[in-house]
Amino acid sequence: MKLLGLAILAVCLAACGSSGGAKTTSKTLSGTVGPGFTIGLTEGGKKVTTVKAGSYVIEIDDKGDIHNFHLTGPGVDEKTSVPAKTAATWKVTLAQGTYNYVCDPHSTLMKGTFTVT
Ligand SMILES: [Cu+2]
Repeated sequence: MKLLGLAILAVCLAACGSSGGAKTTSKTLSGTVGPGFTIGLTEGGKKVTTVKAGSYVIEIDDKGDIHNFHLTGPGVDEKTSVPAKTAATWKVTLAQGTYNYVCDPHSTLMKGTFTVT
């Protein structure tokens, strides 16, 4: 009985550990837009150009009331609202391919792209 109890405990710990682990292994990308005509996506302060496929938390700081942050790519289509200055957190799964982010009202000059490998 004691052994069974330990086995159950071990399973529970493994399950709890994996969900907690998923949280800590999700990488965080930071997207900012505005208040000027700038848009960017960084990881640890560096501009994102290439990332590995996987789950990510994307924190958006939309500092413009005439701008938004719109991310599109395989399986992802997320955006903030144009008139609102908002913060958003998106949990996304990035797959191999090319992702683009733009400010919709100014998509010709406020845009960026990165590759997922
Ligand atoms: Cu804009």
